[in-house]
Amino acid sequence: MPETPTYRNYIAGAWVAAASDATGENRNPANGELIGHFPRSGQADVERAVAAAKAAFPAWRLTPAPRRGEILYRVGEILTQRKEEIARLMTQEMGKVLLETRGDVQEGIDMAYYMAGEGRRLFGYIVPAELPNKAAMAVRDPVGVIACITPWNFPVAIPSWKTMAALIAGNTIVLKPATDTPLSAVKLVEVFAEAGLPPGVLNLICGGGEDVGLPLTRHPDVAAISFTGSNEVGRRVNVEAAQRLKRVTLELGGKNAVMVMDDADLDLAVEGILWSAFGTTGQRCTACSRVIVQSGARTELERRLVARAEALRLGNGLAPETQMGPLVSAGQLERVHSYMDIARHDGARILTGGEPAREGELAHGNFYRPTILTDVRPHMRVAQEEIFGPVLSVIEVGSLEEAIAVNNDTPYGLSSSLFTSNANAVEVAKRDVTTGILYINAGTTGAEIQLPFGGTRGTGNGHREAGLGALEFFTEWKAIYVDYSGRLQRAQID
Ligand code: UN1
Repeated sequence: MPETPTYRNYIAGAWVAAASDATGENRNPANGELIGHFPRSGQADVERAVAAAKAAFPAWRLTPAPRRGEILYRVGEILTQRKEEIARLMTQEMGKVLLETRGDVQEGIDMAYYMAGEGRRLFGYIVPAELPNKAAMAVRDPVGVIACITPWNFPVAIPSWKTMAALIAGNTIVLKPATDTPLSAVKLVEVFAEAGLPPGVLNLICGGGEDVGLPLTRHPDVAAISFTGSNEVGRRVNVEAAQRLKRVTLELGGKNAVMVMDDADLDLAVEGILWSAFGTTGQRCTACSRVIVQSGARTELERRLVARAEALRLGNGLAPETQMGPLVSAGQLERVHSYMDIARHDGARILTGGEPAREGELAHGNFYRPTILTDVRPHMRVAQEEIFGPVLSVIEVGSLEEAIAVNNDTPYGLSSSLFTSNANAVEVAKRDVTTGILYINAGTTGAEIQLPFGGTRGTGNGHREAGLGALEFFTEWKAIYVDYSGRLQRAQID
């Protein structure tokens, strides 16, 4: 048996152990196999990493953005070459099937190319000045050292959204990946190093939220925090940031719905619902956890969904026949299962699933049966709270208007979808849906990086990642006035 590898942090261009030498284990959620030992970092490591990022900032800021873009372009090339290797490691680390981990790496590649191009834009603007012989313009400056705190469900894609946008704008970074997925982050950082990113520009420290995340958010030399994760932790990050007047972007939960009208193509709706509810084992913030169905389509839709959910093959995500992998951890399994009592207590019925799957080799992993609940009313807890697992609630409504009202009425506002063949209904949904993302005749997942990603209400704090606006958070606007009249000209006076 080969020895289990020990991985390190990446600080100032060197792979180093935690100052305390402490490590923690990371295990495969499909079978409990040990994947590696990772640093359990603390305050001293945070200090070193922030100091490295701070020291690297002046030179990186002055590196022409097109040159920064060339490095990102190389990151895209290397990620493409290493896509299969990294995808396999990611499946072992967090369980989602290979098809999806490949997609996760692809999202990093897409972002690398997108932001590489941005190196030749980074648009500011020039406007007329009020006074003669005077120029007025606005340019983008980097913010400084950014802390990127990222989740386990998209271990390459989400760190890529954050780091690549931050880097092209000239910021330097300390990245803290989720404790469940440090290996994917190590691989991503290896790619940056191989692409020629100068030492200190991107630093990686592995460890827990209390030991690493919290000191990072509090550090006086960290100018901004980009966080994706749970609402509970997001709220804390927000408070810490507010006390220090730091800018912060929060990407939190979802309670996303697919609305199915009587006139929908049911075959297509079933495909869209299955993919967005049970893909990634329901562990996407964009996952569909509610089906809001018009009365006429309910019985047939439920019948088909149950049959298809029961036929899904659970197993190790590396096996080509597997359609749904395990939940990321035993803790998540317990949490998901706890919602079954809540559902029953509130008057919902379990149509299928509702229990862990333990037959054969599944006994060694955190597997849960694809679950469909029915007779769910819009304000039941299962229809309001994010469960983050393969649990779908069916809610019946009478009309499009009622569907949209139910869709909009949760504490979250990330993604929605409408299946219909009525062009007028599409326009009504485009106008009245209040989530940050809307799909027509497709499920709730699969956002592309060239459009804004994020949501309304409790999904975040109003920021968007990716898309045209990605640079807003990672840059400061600087307004510049150049007076070449040779005399004192007073705005608003002369
Ligand atoms: C997430 O679940 O946190 O739109 C991100 C999607 C993916 C990203 C999901 N492109 O489903």
